[in-house]
Amino acid sequence: MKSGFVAILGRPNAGKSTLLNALTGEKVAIVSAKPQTTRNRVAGVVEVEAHKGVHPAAQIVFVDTPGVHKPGSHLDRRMLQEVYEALETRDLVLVLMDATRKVQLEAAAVPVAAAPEAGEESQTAEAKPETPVKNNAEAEVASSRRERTNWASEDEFLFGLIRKLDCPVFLVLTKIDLVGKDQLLPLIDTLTKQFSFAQVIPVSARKRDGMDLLVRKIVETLPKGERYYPKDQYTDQPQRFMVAELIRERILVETGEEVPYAAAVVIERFEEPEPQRPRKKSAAPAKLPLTRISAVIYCERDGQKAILIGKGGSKLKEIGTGARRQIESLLGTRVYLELHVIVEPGWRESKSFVESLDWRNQLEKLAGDQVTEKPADEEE
Ligand SMILES: Nc1nc2c(ncn2[C@@H]2O[C@H](COP(=O)(O)OP(=O)(O)OP(=O)(O)O)[C@@H](O)[C@H]2O)c(=O)[nH]1
Ligand SMILES: [Mg+2]
Repeated sequence: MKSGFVAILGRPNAGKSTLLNALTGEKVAIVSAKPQTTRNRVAGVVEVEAHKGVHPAAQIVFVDTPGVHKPGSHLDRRMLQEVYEALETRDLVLVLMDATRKVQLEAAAVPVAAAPEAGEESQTAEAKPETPVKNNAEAEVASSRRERTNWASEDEFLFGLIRKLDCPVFLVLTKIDLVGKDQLLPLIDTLTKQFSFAQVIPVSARKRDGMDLLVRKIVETLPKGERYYPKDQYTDQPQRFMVAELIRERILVETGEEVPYAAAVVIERFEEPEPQRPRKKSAAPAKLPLTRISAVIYCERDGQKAILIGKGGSKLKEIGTGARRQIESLLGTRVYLELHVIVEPGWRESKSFVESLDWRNQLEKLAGDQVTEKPADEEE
């Protein structure tokens, strides 16, 4: 058997999360047409059957990461930190390039931040040269927009990251359903001159084209090893946090301007249904059980709150209805979903708030709360 961690790296909007979902066949990560959708790294686990004479059985743990972009806020720095953390544990890296976009690798217009030296990953996101942090939320949004258009430096930055790696790196060109060969070949030529990729694989994650070849090449490259996750587990995220992401996905779809970037979702209550009692055969079919969920949508300003709520609550209702459908299909139950909007000024600049959004930290806190909630006589 083979197994290993495969980090998926790329710039925002490259199609990383779409690829993860196509490979796992599940909705592991949310997807949107807006850049910087993914904020935390998430794993999607794929079981591959043995192919006689080709490769043995394997478990591939794909790790989707936030898009690499020049950080402007604390949230951005945290997102970059997530990339470094994904790179700490990896056997192979996929660099995902959107085949429709022009890469600019020469003469970056702004200074390129240095990639981390081995062993200093944990401090690099903080220490990197970057635009000064601004307290004014509007100025910050404007500056991050400017930075997003400065693609040249981000391409350089990405290549800087992979040049430091000591594992095989595949170049995966995606969205090839949107380009012709005449566009693809010069792009491959440019990129392979920059770095010696172990494989170059064009795919279309949307059409699930090229998935088999990609998986086969990955399995060939992975080391021998046992499973990291149980056979039937397809992600490392608990359902509670996938639910929060599904709500955030609706916000990304339903709102524009800076609202999606200033929105964060935290699940406050997640009450799973009571186990159902066995029913007589003659009884009418039971309704699906009900999960009760209450979530807070944080934003940074009153104006954003007004947009999220909409006239007479219409926008929040749309977000809620859309999210509820997706959550019901994830959980396989009916769902009662309550949403509240709270203004938390400048949260993207607050280290403690940004840290508290990370689902790994929330999980630790929930486990801690359960211990302290235990009645005293149960403690021994
Ligand atoms: N036509 C086409 N569109 C794609 C393909 N893969 C992704 N997309 C679209 O590209 C956009 C971005 O996709 P995501 O998967 O969210 O990209 P990402 O790299 O995860 O983005 P961030 O999380 O923001 O870093 C979405 O609108 C996808 O539907 C593809 O193979 N073909
Ligand atoms: Mg993503």
